Amino acid sequence: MPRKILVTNALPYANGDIHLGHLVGYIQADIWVRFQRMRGHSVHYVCADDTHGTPVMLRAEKEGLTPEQLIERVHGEHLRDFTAFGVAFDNYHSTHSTENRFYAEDIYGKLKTGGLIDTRSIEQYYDPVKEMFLPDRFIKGECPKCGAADQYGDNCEACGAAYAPTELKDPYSAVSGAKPVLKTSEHYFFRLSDERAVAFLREWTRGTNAAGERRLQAEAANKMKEWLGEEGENKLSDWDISRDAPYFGFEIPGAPGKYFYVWLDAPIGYLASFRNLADKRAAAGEAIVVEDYTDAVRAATAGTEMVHFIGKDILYFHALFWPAMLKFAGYATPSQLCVNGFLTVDGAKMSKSRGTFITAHSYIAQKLNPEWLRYYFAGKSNGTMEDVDLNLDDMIAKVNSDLVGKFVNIASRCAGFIGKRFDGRLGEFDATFELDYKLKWHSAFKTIVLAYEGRDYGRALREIMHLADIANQYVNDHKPWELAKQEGQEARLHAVCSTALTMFRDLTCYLKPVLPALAAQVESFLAIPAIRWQEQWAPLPTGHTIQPYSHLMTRVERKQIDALLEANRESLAPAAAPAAKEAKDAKAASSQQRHAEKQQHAAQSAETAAAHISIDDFTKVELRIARIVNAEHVDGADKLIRLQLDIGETDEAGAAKPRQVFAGIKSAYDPASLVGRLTVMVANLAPRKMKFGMSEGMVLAASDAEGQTAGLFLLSPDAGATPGMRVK
Ligand code: B3M
Ligand code: ZN
Repeated sequence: MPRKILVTNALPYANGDIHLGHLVGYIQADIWVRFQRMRGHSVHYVCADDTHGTPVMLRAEKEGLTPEQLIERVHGEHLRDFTAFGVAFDNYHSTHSTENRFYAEDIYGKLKTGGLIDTRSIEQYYDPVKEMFLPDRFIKGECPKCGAADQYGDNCEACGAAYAPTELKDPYSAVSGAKPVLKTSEHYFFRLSDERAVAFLREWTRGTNAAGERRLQAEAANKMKEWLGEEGENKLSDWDISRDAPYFGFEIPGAPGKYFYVWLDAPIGYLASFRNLADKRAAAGEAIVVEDYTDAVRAATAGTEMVHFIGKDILYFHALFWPAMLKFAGYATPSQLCVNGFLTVDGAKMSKSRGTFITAHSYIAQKLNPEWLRYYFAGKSNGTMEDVDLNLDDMIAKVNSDLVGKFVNIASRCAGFIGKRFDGRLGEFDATFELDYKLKWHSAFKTIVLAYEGRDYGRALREIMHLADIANQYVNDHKPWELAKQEGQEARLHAVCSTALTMFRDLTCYLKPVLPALAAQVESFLAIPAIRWQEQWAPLPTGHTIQPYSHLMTRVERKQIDALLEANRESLAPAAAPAAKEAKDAKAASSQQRHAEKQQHAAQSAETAAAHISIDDFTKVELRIARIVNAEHVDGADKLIRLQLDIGETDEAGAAKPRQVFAGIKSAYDPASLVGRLTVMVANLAPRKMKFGMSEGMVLAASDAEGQTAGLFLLSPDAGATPGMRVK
């Protein structure tokens, strides 16, 4: 039965550029959507700009624009960036829309009828010059704990203390500079502490969805337990959902001068974008029944799903407020939250001075291939909330060795013969493939599917690259370049190249969710219709004509990355990021939660500073799995063994090209016993000329402090590792 899934990505705030940190979650979602579609499921994939709130209002004013003008411009920029990275939403809408107003009012109205809305007077800082209430982030002053100057109203960047803005010493408004005064006003609250809400959230956290999966990843479920407390306990507080004018947002019905807080209508934007999509499709004659996804009863009957991809900083909103709002307004609640971690670059927080605060647009403007990044991010995604590190050298190595060296290589080694010798027509499928390769080839299928399903794309790609190794091995074993020179081997040559291209087609299928543009190029090169998941079992038909091969992907060069960093160094985007940060922080859930996150960040950076070497230093050492393909005594050397190590490298013609390494392990190993086994080598050690020849690396072995009195022990990987894999 095809699944019916509504997939959303977090809505980027309409105040600031999309950067690579954002892209982690968008690429993860896009891959999942493409995968589900290739499997025959029905997916609607929507997003929108999150447009309301004080930061947008003030920024527009600063730029001499109306908020509407500002959000329109940003909408265009955001959509441009997502599109460039292949993140293909069905609809990219806005929270400042009629659909969103409708849903916000509807949900609010139903919560009110349900007795879940309260009003209360609260006292808050007010800017008497600007005549507005100030969000915490727009109040600055001296930290009450450590005395640091110019700290924000919620926590201190110097000592990490969290506090209320009223505790700041000598507070001033970051908007006008005026001294703020305390003023009372009436606010509206969503009664999250109501026992119905608490009971519902407990059950929702534990439950599974229509697809039989857990709604939350383990780490998110643990967070929820922490927030909800023990059974019988009630740790939730009511949520302040109103803001006073002036505010850019929707006025609350029946409450003049009061507006919905931006975070109330932000997630509702998912529904608004979906409704807007349905209206557009209806105009084109296609029916999407929105209520089958949004109405609690109908969604249960229709078995639809709603899956949200979000970053871990906004889990609080999506796991507490959002499901509770939906539930008590009679709407369908989320089936699944897919939460991703933060992005670090070369092991550290993105930094403007280092140029690692990389905007999506600069990446495209520098003409880097977006699929390089998609591939790398996918390889680093494992379906958990762990942070993702973009190691730039590693990205270069991965793309060059996996995509160019392994994947594209298969086609480039075989397609020429088909073109030149067989007029572009494919031959018979190689019968010997059945015997030697078929089992290995097809056994990976299930693992790949499960890995994609669970968003463990790293696992999926490891399997796929293992298959690419097999395909290259097949080509190496049958050596088309030699068959081409031999009399009477025409049919063999034809079969081998055609079979390799079928393998290439299968690999393309598996990679397609990650690399849609490359896959499209392959489809036109192979002259086949869009590849779907099921079709991978049948060989490309005999007699089918393919197109001439043209280059599919170029290698990444370090100098391109350096130029990218240069383009992003400080001077380039002075205003955008601090503004974006303010926007984000101004909207964080509660000061407690913010505090916890700050502490976590502080602990992380302390750790990095205290370490003896940085991760960058470590990753400079390129450790790889090597297969010892040959080992022999060296005449005239009493400690050395000459090793030939296969780390997946090939020569121009595609033949395996092992490295020669002299290892001082003769005292512990008989060369014959080493042949065939796997070990670990340092692959980027400068080659060294020795008396007996070049040594192109080093193998790793353990020994005691004295040297070798307790023996020498060569390292081995666990079963499953293959030559060429990076050890980290
Ligand atoms: N706009 C993210 C942020 O600004 C926020 C996400 C909304 S998702 C409904 O931090
Ligand atoms: Zn402080």
